[in-house]
Order: sequence, then structure tokens, then C-alpha cells
Amino acid sequence: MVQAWYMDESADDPRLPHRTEPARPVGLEQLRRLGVLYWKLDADKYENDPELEKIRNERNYSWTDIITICRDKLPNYEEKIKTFYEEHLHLDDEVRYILDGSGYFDVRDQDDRWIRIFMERGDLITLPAGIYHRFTLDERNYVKAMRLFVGDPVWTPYNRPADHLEARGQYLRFLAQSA
Ligand code: KMT
Ligand code: NI
Repeated sequence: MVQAWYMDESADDPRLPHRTEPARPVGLEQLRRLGVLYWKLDADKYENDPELEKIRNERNYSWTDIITICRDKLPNYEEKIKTFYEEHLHLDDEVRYILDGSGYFDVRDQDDRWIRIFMERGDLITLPAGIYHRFTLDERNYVKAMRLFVGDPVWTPYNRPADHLEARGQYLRFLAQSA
């Protein structure tokens, strides 16, 4: 089951869980209304997994690569980590499948509050184009993830405010009718 919750307002290290007290868990259905889709797969089989193939075919995720985020493996680690955690959106879906390690994807809900999604080995997520979001490692400081994309990848982040973009307008229309 997905592990997601509303974040507290504390300015502590982002790599901590930041659960509110009392806890305010968020379920799959609420994520779905935000356009966020989640699957649990068997990461042992990622190289030959009919379930993954099915999702890739249905959603046209033709392109993939694998990224390892840790201090020793990722060039420009500090800079990239900082960029990932700036609130931003993309013109396309952001799709990640966690093969090892873990981290947090934070997404804004319909009232602009942060929801934190804990992602670990076997978790696949799609963040829709136009949603404001960010990513951080957790205290393990390590994640290995497959990045999936429809066609040739474009990673450009548009930092908030990016409300003038058509992808944002489209997303807001989606939100308005999915409530
Ligand atoms: C991104 O675009 O935020 C990333 O690729 C980092 C997260 S991948 C687990
Ligand atoms: Ni992003």
C-alpha cells in the first residue's frame, strides 16, 4: 500500500519524514484525484516483468533509463539534489520506478498543501504534467530509479510560479473536474 501523508510545517532537514501530529495519511484514491498514479511491482523482475510491460504499453512509456542518486554516483550531486527539491512542474508526466533505496516525492494537493509520498523498492509513480512537486532523498541518502517517458525525454523543470504555462492550465482544469 502507498505510504503518503500531509507534511508538517517544520523547517527541519527535508530528509526527515515530516509527518503531522496527529498523522494525516493520504490514500490512493485521494492521489488519483490529483492525477497521481501508483503501482506496486516486484523490483526483482524489472528486466523482464509482464506487469511493467503492460503499464509501459498502455501508457506509451517507450523510453527508459536508470538513475542512481547518491553522493558518489551522481555527477553534480549537490546541485542536482537542490534542483530536485525546488518546487516545480513539467510539461510532461514524471514517471519513476524505484529499483533500490528510497526517497520522497512531495506533491501539492488541490488546496496547495504538501502531501509527502514515500517511495521505496517496487514503487512506480506517475506525477501528471502541470502538478507542482519536488523530490528529496530520505535519511538513507540513496535511491536507484528507472525513469520512464513517452517518446524522447524532456526533463526541464519550471520552478514555481509557472502558472502561465498551458500544462498548468490543463492540470487545473483536470483538478476542477476530478473533485
Ligand atoms: C527528478 O526528476 O526529480 C528525479 O529524477 C529525481 C527523482 S528519481 C527517484
Ligand atoms: Ni520534477
